[in-house]
Amino acid sequence: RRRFVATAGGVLLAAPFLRPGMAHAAEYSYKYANNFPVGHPMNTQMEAAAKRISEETDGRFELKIFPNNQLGSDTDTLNQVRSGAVEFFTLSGLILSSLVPVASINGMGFAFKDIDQVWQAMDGELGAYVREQIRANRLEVMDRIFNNGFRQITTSSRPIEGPDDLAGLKIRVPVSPLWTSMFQALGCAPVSINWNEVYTSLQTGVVDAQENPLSTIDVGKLYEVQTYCSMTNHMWDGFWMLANPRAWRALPDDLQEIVARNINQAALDQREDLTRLNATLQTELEKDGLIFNKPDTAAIRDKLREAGFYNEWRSTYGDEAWALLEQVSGSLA
Ligand code: X2X
Repeated sequence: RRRFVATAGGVLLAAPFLRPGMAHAAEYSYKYANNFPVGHPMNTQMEAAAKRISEETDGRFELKIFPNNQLGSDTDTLNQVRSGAVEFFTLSGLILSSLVPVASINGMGFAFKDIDQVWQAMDGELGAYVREQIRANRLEVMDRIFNNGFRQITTSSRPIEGPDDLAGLKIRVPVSPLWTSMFQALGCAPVSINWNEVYTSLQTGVVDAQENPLSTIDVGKLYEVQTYCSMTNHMWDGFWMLANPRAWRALPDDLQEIVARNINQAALDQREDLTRLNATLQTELEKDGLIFNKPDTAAIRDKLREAGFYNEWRSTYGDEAWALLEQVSGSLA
């Protein structure tokens, strides 16, 4: 596809980055799993990082990339990174919240007004707080969160103009209490489904709607099975780079430094790529047949407030985490 140009990098993935005169196997060969196809910025930037790491470590460390949920659904792969079957995995903070409840806080409805606010929070005290909780739950995590983006609602049935159109909508949400709670508060009938089953669920009519950033709608070819796209920008989500703690501690300090620095750099580069895609994809997706509209987001947000959504989640996360969020977002409830 035109936007996600599949580069030769994808083909090279399975082979270690051998250099002339360097025929020995890597001392450390680690797997990195993610849920997007080759060609998505998550993969192109991690391919670039894997190459830099191989060069900087003279081939001592090899990162093998497994895109597109090849090793299992997001929920399955979370178990694998905990057990050590996979060493690295990028997972949505919201899905991670099944293990680390506060990790969904960045997805609070209509919290961030733009992407700069997101980085202020996630590279600042809120992100540090979440990472501390992740580590307390026996997972290692890199400092920089990757970008998934602000989310929009697509449907096969009708455009979402305001809260009334959400009533009874059968919408797929990722497997996460915050997502279910938010769409219940909006009067929908949310169904939890892992990403690797979303296309089929929409195609067969198990659900009529879903919500994702434009880049994900595009990479998942959801325009083939959806008709309307309503620009709700209702929440922001990102991917934490998780690592199995035993595998991480097994690396000598110098390798840890090289690996962490290059993965964090990949996150910064991927953020830029994604922001650019989400800002420019509407025209492309219109050509693919999606019909766009701008809904009354203030009314949708009011509905969440009236349903007591913010107060409920404030007590779930606790005052400390909530204060760190509101420090950036301003008062939510
Ligand atoms: O499952 C989704 O919708 C996705 C791809 O956006 C996430 O990984 C949260």
